Parts: sequence; structure tokens; C-alpha cells
Amino acid sequence: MAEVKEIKKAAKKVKKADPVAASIDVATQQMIARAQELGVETVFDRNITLKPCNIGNQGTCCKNCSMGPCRLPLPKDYDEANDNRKGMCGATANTIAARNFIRMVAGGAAAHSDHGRSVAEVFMSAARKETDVYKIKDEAKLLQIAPALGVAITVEVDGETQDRDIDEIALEVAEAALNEWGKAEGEVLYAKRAPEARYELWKKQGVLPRNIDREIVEIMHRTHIGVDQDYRNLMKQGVRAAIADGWGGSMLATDLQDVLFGTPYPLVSEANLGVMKEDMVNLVIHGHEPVLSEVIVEVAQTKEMIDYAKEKGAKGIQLSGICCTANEILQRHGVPLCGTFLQQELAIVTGACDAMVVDIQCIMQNIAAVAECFHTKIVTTHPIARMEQQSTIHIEFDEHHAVEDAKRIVKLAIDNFANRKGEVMIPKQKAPVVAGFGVESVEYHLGGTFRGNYYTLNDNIINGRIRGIGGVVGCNNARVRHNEGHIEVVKELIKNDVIVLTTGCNAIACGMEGLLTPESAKVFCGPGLAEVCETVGIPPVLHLGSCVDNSRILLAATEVVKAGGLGNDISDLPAAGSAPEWMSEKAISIGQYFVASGVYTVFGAVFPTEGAPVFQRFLFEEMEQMYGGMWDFEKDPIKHAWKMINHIDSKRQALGIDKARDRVMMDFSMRQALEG
Ligand code: SF4
Ligand code: MSK
Repeated sequence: MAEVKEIKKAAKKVKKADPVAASIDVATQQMIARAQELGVETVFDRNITLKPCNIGNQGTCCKNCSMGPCRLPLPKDYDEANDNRKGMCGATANTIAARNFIRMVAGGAAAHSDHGRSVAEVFMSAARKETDVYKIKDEAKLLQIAPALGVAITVEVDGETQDRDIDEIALEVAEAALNEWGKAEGEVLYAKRAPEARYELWKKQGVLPRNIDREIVEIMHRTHIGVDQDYRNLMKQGVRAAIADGWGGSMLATDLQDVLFGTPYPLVSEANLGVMKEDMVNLVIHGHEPVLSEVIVEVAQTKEMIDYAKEKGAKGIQLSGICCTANEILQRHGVPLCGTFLQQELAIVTGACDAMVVDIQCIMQNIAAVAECFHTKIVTTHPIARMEQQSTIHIEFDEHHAVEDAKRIVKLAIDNFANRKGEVMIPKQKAPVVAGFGVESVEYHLGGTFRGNYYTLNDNIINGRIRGIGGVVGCNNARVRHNEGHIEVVKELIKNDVIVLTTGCNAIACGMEGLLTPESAKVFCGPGLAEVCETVGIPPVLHLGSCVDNSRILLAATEVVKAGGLGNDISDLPAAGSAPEWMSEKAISIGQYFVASGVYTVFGAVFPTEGAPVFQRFLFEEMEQMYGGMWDFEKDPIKHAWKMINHIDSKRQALGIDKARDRVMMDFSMRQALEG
């Protein structure tokens, strides 16, 4: 008996992922197979051997006190009227699922907002001129955000209006921004940047955030055993904290990064593992905060470093990025994208990654184990994000000696070039991308020649060439086929004339698939969207940046409302949100602030409340009456896209612009007939 058990165990041990079933991307498939050939385990293999807990997946496992964990799976013969499931303390499935859900909001909001706080601290150093490395790069953006933080940009002198000193403004902006995390009174100031109707709605619902930290702390308090035991009231706090993230911490992170490092404008680059180069030093930058990576990009381009790399036998230095640090340095410098969240181990498996430098968020601990099989050095840089593996190197980054830190890291990668062992195998696949969009560049490209606003975009939505706007964002999740959901959802949307705004790993996935080029419009888009993209010269999928840059989507939607003709609030717009392959708590916080901002938001992969149908109904239906936006869930990518399109169509109908679209379709078929 014991023998059979052992044989079974051994068989389980050798269970490996099928590369083609694991990813739609050929480069990823090749590298999964390569890892298996070399005996290196990756997340794709662990997906086969490590099964998720079904009860945790349903959101109905509570471990908030030591009388638990209390596990309340949804019974097969579930009968809502007789649902007597209770934890030891009597907490119902709804209470447990709601507590777990808003704890995810707290985790996500904390991650985004703490990132924002770090940027604000560096901004303060720059404003105080304590560092030569960081300076105010984009004064126009500083002047644009200052009034929203209560900082005047002009002053009255002898009855005349004069511009204020830019250094004084920067200092006051830094103080006001940092104050947003912990002020004793008032409300998060950026909430007023939302359309007026939205702000008033938040006020009416009692969800205006007071300060960023407080809303996150209050979630932890309310979800402690024996505090808030009403899922509606719990969600009120979830909404408040999510607004504090989207319209607070994340928006401040985006704005202050733009002021310090420059507001992105469209540029050309490439995406996928094929951007790595065998004969160059490959330094892969991974994480989320651009504060260090900005300096690394600068240092790696200096003659001193390039000469040093040549001295060591390399042709130069190839930088590339993973996850949202990748998006940040792509948007501002055109540094190519190496891959998404699920490709971080695979970049090392190439055997050509001389160093991977990481900061915060989405960094798999297993990169240290994979790196031990190769020559790769893993460099952690953030005081709050270290790894237990002794093989990793910690170079703590400090803005006061940023250049020295960056030099040490770049040199370490160069010195490691000669230590490569075994065969290098870099997949060939890479695709061109046009990235670097933002509220300002969308306005520039779609705003028309004479009107510097969103008028032309609105006009194209009203006349039906553009059916609506899809915000498609979020992670990869190894429990579903890598990039399949992302790409199928986006392709179905653009095929049906829905323009897509993307961030995070969805943006990287779209880049790898060639969807971030203007040329992709005539291949993949419906006639109306193709016509707009071809006329204006933009891709049908606009890359707006990293996870914190979802705030750009909120502001773009606000600009659309302001431009007129499409209602008074974000909830009136023919628009929908999506995260087809989400996995992180940050995605839940983003989803919740989209919903609270009036956006119908569909998630794929798995939804963490299925064990509590009453609470889930609150999220999926009742929230719409309160906020004009609600959650939904659909695993199948095509049905997922169609839920969004149907919602967009219902909004078009409510606005009375559905007929215009019919005419456009007729024009196209006539044109086709003529061409035929
Ligand atoms: Fe169980 Fe209640 Fe404790 Fe949660 S808080 S673990 S439901 S006893
Ligand atoms: S990196 S949070 S896996 S999008 Fe922002 Fe990608 Fe999700 Fe991390």
C-alpha cells in the first residue's frame, strides 16, 4: 500500500505544464518547455501540482480569529431562504465574503497608495532641493495639478495678477500632497476632479474619503472579529477606500511621477522576451515604482557604463522591463517590454539575464530559485521588499544617493555578463509597439485641430464610428491560459468598434500581440474604429501606463463627460471596464473604484464572492442603483467582451445615439459592396 502511495506521489512530482495549454504566446511556450528541459520549475508547473482551495476561492473562508478558520462552502443544494451557514462567532457567509472582499480592497489600495506616498516623499526632496537627481521636469503639469491640491499658481500684486514662483508652488504641492495620506479633517481633495454629478453622488452615499490612510485602516478595524457585520455597511467602507485609491493615492502617484519624470507622449518600442540580446548585458527591471528605474535608465546610457560593458566583452547594455516598472520606463523612455507578470521567471530561463533588479509588488519569490539555476543576480532595492534567499543581493535605494545606487546595480549586471553558463536561448518573438498615451496625448490626437479638448472623440462616439470605450486592464493569472483572455477580449472589442484604453499587464499582452500599432487597426478593427485610427494615426488600443495609471482612465472619462453630448456623469458614458486575467488585490481595488466611479466592470478568471450569492448580488445588481456602475463576472472572453458591448449599447440607447451607429454600419456595407 505504502509503495503505491509513493509511486503516485512521485508521479505527481513530475507533473508538468503543457506549454501550449499554459500560454497563447509562442515565446512563452518555448521558454516553459526550455525550463522543463533544464529541470527548472516555474509557476506554470506549480499550477498543475498546487490546486487552489475551493472554499477560499468562493470567498467564504474566514481566519480573522483563532476560533477559525471557519469554512462555509456553498452547498450543492444551496437554498437561499434556508441558508444557515455560520462561523463559530455566527458570522454569515455574506459577512465573511464581504469582509474578505474589502480586505482585498485594503491590500490593493495600500499598495497603490504607499507607492504614491514614496513618490510624494521623493517629490518633497526635489521641491526642497535636497537632491540633484530629481527635479521638476514638467512645470506645465505642476501648474495643472496645483489648484486641485489647493495651491494657488498666481498672486495678486498691486491689483495685478502675477505668476507665482515655481519653486514655491512645488513646495506647497509637496506639502499638500503628503497631507492627503493623514490629514485630520476634510476630504481627499482630488475627489472634486470627478464630474460634479459623481462628487455629489459620493457625498449623498456618504463615501467621500477623508484621507487615504484612514480609509484603509478603518477596513482592518471593521473586519476584525465582532465589528461590522452588515455586508452593505462593510461595502460602504470598501467603496470609500477604493475611491481614496483611484482618486487619491494612485492619482497622486501618476501626477507626481509626471511632474518629476515627464508626462508621457507617444513613442515607439518593442515587446516580448525577444527584446533581450545575447551579445549585450541584459538588465531586466521589474516592479512598480519608477523612482529608481528612472535613474537606472539614465545611468545605463552613459558612456562610462557602455564603455565598461564593452571592456567586459559585451556590445552594450540592453535594458528591458517586466510588469509596471516596465510600463513606466516604456512610457517615458521607450525602454522595451520584456514581458508580463507571468514571464518574469522565463526572462531568467533565457540564460541571458545578467541581473534582474526589483522594487515592489508582483515580484514572485521564485525568481530567486530560478536565478540560482543560472548566473542571474537578483537585486532587491526597497526596504519593504526583501527576499529570504541568501543568493539575492540587497542594494537599498535612497533618493539622496540615487546615482551611486544605480551605478552599483548597472555595474553588477555588467560584471556578471562573463559568468553566463550553458547555452543562451532567447526566443525570437517581439512586436513593435506605440505607447506613451495619457489624458493629454489622447486630447492632442483625438481633440481635433482647433479644439484642444475631447470634442472630436465625443463626436466620433456620437456619430457611431466609435461605439464606445473599453478600459481593459490588469494582471495575468496562471490559473488561466496566459494572455488568452486579454487578447480575445480586446480583439472582440475593437472588432466591434470599441476603442480600448489599457494599462498594466493587459497593455503588455496587447503589445506582444501587435495590437499597439496604428497598422493593427485595419487588420483587427470594425470599420468605424479603423477609419478613426487610420485618419488620426493612433492604435485602436491606447497604452495608458502602469497600474497606478488607471487614474488616467478616470480622468480621460471625466474629460469625455466635460466635452459634452454624452451625459453628465461617467455612468452615462458608453463605456465599460474589464480585467480578464486579474489576480492581485490591487485589481480588486481598481475594479471597485471603477464601479464606484460609475463604470460597469467585468472580471474574468475567478470571482472571490461566489460562496455568498446574496452578497454577490449586491455587487452585481444593487450597486448599480447606488453608483450607476456594478461588478460582473464572465470567464469566457467572447461572452465577457459582449457583456461590455451590450452595456455600451444600452448606454448609447439611453443617450439616444443608437440610431447614428446604424447609419455608419450601412455606410460601410455600401462601401464594401462598391469595393467588391
Ligand atoms: Fe470564525 Fe468568526 Fe473567527 Fe471568522 S471571526 S474565524 S467566522 S469565529
Ligand atoms: S503588474 S498588479 S500583475 S497588472 Fe502592475 Fe501586472 Fe497586475 Fe502586477
